Amino acid sequence: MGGAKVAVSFYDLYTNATLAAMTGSTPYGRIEHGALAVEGDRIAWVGPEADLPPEIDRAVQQRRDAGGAWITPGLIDCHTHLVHGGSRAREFERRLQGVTYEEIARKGGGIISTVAATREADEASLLRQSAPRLQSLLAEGITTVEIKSGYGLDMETELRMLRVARKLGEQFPVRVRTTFLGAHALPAEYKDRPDDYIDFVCREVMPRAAAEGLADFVDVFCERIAFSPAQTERVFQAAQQLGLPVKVHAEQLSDMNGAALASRYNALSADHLEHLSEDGVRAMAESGTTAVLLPGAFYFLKDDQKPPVDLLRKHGVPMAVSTDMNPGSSPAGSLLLMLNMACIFFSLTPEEALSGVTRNAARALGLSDRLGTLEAGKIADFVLWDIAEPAELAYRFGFNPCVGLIKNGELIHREVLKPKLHP
Ligand code: DI6
Ligand code: FE
Repeated sequence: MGGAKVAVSFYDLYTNATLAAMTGSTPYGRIEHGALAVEGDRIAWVGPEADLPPEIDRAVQQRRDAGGAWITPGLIDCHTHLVHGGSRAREFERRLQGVTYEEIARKGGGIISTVAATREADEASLLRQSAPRLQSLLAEGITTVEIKSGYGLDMETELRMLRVARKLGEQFPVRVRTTFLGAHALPAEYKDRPDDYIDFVCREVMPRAAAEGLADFVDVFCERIAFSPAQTERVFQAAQQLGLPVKVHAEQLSDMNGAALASRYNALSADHLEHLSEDGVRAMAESGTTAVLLPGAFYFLKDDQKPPVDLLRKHGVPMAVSTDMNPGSSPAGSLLLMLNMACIFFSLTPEEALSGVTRNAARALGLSDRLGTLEAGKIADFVLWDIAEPAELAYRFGFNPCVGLIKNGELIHREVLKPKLHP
């Protein structure tokens, strides 16, 4: 017998689509009459159907007519706190009566009340409570989501939150990246001893989360109601020693130079940034740190200070957009709605907003080499949309035109073969 083994490739070929590749020189990386070939879990080829190489055409095992749909990269929600116990609807009512978010936090409500509810919830209950929040994202074409801890603030509950986040990634067709946010708020046990708490976070909880493979990143809430720059820096140093990339919640309520500090630690992202100064923007530009804009929190806290989008553009800082899905400042279940809000509140263009949940969100998670654009070699995560042009994703709100979802090359929504299309 013998005979050399010939490697044979088989492709799934998606045709009859307009592609928003989110790369290249045209707006949205638009490709008319596009085709996309998938081999295994990777994109093998992207381009106008007329240019499809014959060797791919010959080896197609599955042809899928997208029926004229638009195809974008899978959406990425790069900043969420979606694993948590309970709700803060009562706090919402108090805020509507005029009590501020900061006042509530200072009186032991706010984040700390979610900590109580999260500590009470066992793993099964946390999973049950978190799953519908994740599902509402998945329905809109999210294929990658970041999930933070930070509502446990003790060893057991922080690890439980991260375990639940990992489990969600096993139970649902979504790639989960986890972030250890032990330095989110000061738990009551450490009242007036924030440095002792930071010791505990750095010496005990973070190393354990890292050792158990539960944390991909480390984040800190650097803010006057949370942790000082000096405390933030200690957390970054501990993260660096463990080889974990850092992120920061910075300049949300005040300017503490948190983004510049994080940039010195090569942070993947600095998030919120309403009070960011031009020096902070420059520091981010130098370190290649992505700005994650969270218009849901801006809206829900009725903030009037907008992030310095013009300066971010001027200095070439990439901007991502995310839900910040959390019970206190952004109980948002729709990333598409955030696109609209990013345009209306922060003056992003619809194209910038879409980049913010694809290409730049991938950057914020250190996944640019694999995700965020439609390019040969990248992971085959993409979404089919029943829209006439890509600006519609940001333009309409309260609609969900997702008609198909492909994750790791696998078709997730069956309706994909028969999308209902615009005339
Ligand atoms: N900033 C936020 O917007 C969330 N955490 C943070 O550091 C809010 C968390 C909450 O209020 O529960
Ligand atoms: Fe947040």
